[in-house]
Amino acid sequence: METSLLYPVTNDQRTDQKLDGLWQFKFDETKQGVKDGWETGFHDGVSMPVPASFNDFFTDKESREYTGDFWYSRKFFVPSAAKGKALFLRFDAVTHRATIFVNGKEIRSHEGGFLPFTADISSAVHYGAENTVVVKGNNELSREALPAGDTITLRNGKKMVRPFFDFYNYSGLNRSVHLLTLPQERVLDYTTTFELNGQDATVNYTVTTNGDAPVTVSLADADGQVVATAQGKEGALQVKNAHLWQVRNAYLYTLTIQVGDDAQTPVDTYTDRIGIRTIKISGTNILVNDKPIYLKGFGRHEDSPFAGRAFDLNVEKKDFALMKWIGANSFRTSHYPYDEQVYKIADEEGFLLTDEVPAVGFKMAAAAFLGGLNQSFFKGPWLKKLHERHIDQIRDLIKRDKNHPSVLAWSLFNEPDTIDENAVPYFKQIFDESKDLDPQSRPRTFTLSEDDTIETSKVLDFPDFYMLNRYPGWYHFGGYQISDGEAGLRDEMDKWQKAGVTKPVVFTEFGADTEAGLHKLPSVMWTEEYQVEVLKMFSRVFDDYDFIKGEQVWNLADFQTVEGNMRVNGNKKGIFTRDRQPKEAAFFYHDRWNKLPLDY
Ligand code: GCB
Repeated sequence: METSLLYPVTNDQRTDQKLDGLWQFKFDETKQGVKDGWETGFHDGVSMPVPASFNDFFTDKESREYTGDFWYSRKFFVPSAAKGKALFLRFDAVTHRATIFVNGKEIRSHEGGFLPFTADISSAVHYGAENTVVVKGNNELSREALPAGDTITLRNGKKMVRPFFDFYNYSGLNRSVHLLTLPQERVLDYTTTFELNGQDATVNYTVTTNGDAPVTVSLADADGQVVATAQGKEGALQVKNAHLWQVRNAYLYTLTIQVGDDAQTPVDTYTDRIGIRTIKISGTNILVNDKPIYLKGFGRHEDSPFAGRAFDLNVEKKDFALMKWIGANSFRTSHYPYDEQVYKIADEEGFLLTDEVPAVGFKMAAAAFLGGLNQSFFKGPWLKKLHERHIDQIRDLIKRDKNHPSVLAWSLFNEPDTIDENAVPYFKQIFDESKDLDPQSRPRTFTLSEDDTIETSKVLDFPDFYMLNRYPGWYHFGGYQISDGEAGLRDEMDKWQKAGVTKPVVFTEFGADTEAGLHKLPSVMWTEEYQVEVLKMFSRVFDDYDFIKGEQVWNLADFQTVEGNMRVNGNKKGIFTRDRQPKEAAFFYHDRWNKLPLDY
């Protein structure tokens, strides 16, 4: 687990300089990099933008599909003024694993392609001089790592990934790299929890530092007026007439943590924006600030043309504009934690998000669907290592995201094989070990695939609410058979109802692949008309069952996947195209969602 995952800030005691831009880049198919001393830096690579996935910049297929080790190198300047400070590099995400070298010295390695890590480089740098940072990356998939898949070798000797999941294995320095100077004694982490008392609220906090200097915490409202202060590493801030963070009506306070005796010249200051709100599950209701809420929105991907899975603020701005226009209030970070800036925007815009770890592909049937094997996923030599990495990433995810008001729930798996007895001990371990990680005790859940029903799933006791991924009208009972698809879906919902479902049910995936611009009257599968028919069918069913507390359609936008006979250059279930233009279905949801009340 990382010691500190606080988002970088610049102030009197801290600096945050981004090392984005063009880096040097090389593939290392024959693993000669280490032998040839690439860790000291190189100039004979190709230039490669950061942040970006390297794949789509290449015009030859061997490079785009490259699987194995790859290296990035660049120079950066460390000013003399940084002497005496703690000095770190922060990588917001390297997909999927990385080893970091500074001036040829190995600093650390990291596993997991969607979460940040920091490298303490204080002992490796030259002050007042140029330094070299080198990243040795690797993008292979295995059953011992998240997300799960296999790496195979073709007869021509080239490696290739076989993901057990339905998104392209975009790789590289997908998010920003930061150079941080920090005070030696500093804030490492903080937590907040909330109690609402009538018009007022209590913000309970804890602060972790690496020293003994006293801590002062203050809270300022949106106008910058300090409304409460407290002393000590643990305490409570009393807020009179609190402005609550509400869904699609956000209000953010600024929390300032100061470390040091002297308020005028603190040894460290850390500021963040927080929202005061509570989240509870009560019966089949999801309560935000004790009021029931109906989720409307999407499963999404970090995916766009050119830079693949790179975080792009422009794409993100557009996605939020589309989600606001269409009347959405929520999304799931399917199938991995997103860039932290996404959560900041969601905080500001009042969106709720379900935060997912990359525990996807934990099912051999998924591998079979994609051309793999048919055996138990939860029984095999890979489980021990996989479990270690899984819980480690859950720890870092919660550590990173726990203070965001937008985070509604933690999704600990996507579509694992839960009809397999062998899944039960694994689930128990993951749920037991993650139980106390979130000070706000948010709900924990996972998505259930179509195989995993109230009759077949062995792990239905674990989640705090149910997330269902269902595809009648597409993978079965498609086209003219859609009426049978609807009947089957109703049969399934009747069974949940009859069983006396005691927790909320949210539909987190449903939809139909649709080629934008393809029309036919009457419809056929793949046309824009047919997508609307499928979505209308689901809406009719949702409207008839009270325990259904949300609809998050698959997907906000078309996205890249591996090539195959199930995919026409990617997954086309987007309500918008990959370049974010509306399909007919967008207007259907614009109409439906803007009319639905918040507590539908
Ligand atoms: C699913 C997966 C998602 C796929 C989707 C599909 O169940 O969770 O990753 O993209 O189905 O379109 O097949």
